[in-house]
Amino acid sequence: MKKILVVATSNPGKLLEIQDYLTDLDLELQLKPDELEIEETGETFSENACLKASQVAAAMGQWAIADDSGLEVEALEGAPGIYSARYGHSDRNRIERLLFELGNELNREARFVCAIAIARPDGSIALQTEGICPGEILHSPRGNNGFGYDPVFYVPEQQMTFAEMTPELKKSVSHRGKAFQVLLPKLQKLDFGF
Ligand code: ITT
Repeated sequence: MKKILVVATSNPGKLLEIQDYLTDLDLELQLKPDELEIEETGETFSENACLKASQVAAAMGQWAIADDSGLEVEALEGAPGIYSARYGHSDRNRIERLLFELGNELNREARFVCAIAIARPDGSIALQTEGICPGEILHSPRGNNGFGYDPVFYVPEQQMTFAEMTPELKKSVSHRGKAFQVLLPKLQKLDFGF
């Protein structure tokens, strides 16, 4: 019988990416019920990822994986950071606010951070990793792929925004991709029989 892993996110963009990283594993992925909402009271991405994975796992009595991620902008002293989701009421509104706050600031340096945590059915944390992708904030959006802040996050090495990349390219360079590169070999060795 396949082991069940609950994907503890309500963000459809994230969900698609997480499902894609996990397709080759012998796991049955389940969605978290919408009504199960976890308050993100942690002070770091890792704390929030652990909190979400742990609480969803314990509530459902199943293994769970959670992602806490966000954008840190140097000229805004790391904002929006762990508050990236709460920075506005829609992806468009969050991007507008970010561009407004940055204005004509010359320092456009930023980085995306992604913390992933996997919890056992009793809520204890079995694995956690973090991935970082450096980049710059453009003055206006470019590209139609991806989600969230992707259209304004430019990766100089690829000379593209995340939203201009194919899902495969974003997967190989992104913060989430880097977190999963470290996580997947460990996940394969994990004893889901606990
Ligand atoms: P869950 O907690 O239910 O997973 P959420 O959207 O609230 O969903 P976070 O608290 O981790 O998730 O917030 C992440 C924010 O950062 C959110 O606004 C995303 O749009 C943004 N973000 C994270 N990864 C991103 C990516 O790869 N591309 C663009 N934006 C991203």
